[in-house]
Amino acid sequence: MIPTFRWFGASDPVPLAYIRQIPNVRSVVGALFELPVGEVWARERIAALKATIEAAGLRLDVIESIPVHEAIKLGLPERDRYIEAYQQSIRNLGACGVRVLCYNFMPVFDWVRTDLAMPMPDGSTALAYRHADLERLDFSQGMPDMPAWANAYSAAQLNDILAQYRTVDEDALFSNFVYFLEAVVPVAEAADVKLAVHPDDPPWSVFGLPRIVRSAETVQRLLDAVPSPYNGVTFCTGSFGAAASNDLPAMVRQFAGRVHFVHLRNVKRDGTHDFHETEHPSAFGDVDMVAVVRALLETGFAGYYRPDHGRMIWGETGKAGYGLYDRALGVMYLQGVVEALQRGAKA
Ligand code: DNO
Repeated sequence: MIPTFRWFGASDPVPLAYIRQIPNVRSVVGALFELPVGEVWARERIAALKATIEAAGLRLDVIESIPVHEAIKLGLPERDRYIEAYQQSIRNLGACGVRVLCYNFMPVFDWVRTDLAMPMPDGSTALAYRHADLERLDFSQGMPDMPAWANAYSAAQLNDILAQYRTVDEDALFSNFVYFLEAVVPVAEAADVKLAVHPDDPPWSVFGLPRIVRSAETVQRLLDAVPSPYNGVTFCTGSFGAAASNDLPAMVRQFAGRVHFVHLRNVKRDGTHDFHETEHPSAFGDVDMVAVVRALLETGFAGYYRPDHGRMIWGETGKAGYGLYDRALGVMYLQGVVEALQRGAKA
């Protein structure tokens, strides 16, 4: 298993030089955040990102993410134009040596939290989600400024897009997803770029929108619909783990061979639809990290993983969930788990 670390580009308060000092972390997860959704990722721009990362003594193996245009998710007539752009971006990633593309198929919103700095008893802060607080959000002035959300829509745009989703139920979203996969998976095969869909976070419907990457059944349905090894999943323990009904080690075993990227973080469920994020080790949350890593190793997973969201500790300020310190602690803990399990297997 190869440890990686997410980097948000030149504006990231965490410099590449610091990532380079984390033991064994040599691979950075990057993206071209400045490009508008739907635009082709030009080869020169990917190559420039790769050159910046390599100049710091690191590699660019994984992209997270190329956002999928809403027209594709909604199944609008103009989707083919955006799918062609996506295909070209995949070819360009492959030509630059990128091997995994993490993306998501969540309508309108990417991951959502209601509290970006929940005070913890030890003085740190963590990300939290309260379903009732989310449902109370007022969009009349447009989207609140939440770093979790990729698109900043005006109030009018948001109302328009939410209205368009009123006729898109889970089955319609699934068909639109399969239409997209049938077009992009053959391109990914030719380019040798593994596609890894990120689960819905949280793994249930928000604002009445359909969400279809949230459980063993929903993911299996997508994997079966386009049964190529290039149609895979990002196994995110924090996203799947927010729902008590998801048995994480069993899901890892079920998806064996189709897991191409892993996000490892811990969550503590505070109710059926409420949770907060915690330190990475098993003791702090509901995710049995050792059991998940064991399942990954036993199913032959040898790909990329990264520590996911960390708390804010030691006075650090910065991008919520993506500070340096707690993620660095997390990746060291995870490496310890991997090393111990691998040695145990050999003993
Ligand atoms: C949150 C991230 C997600 C992820 C996208 C992938 O911290 O894991 O925003 O990058 O859903 O497209």
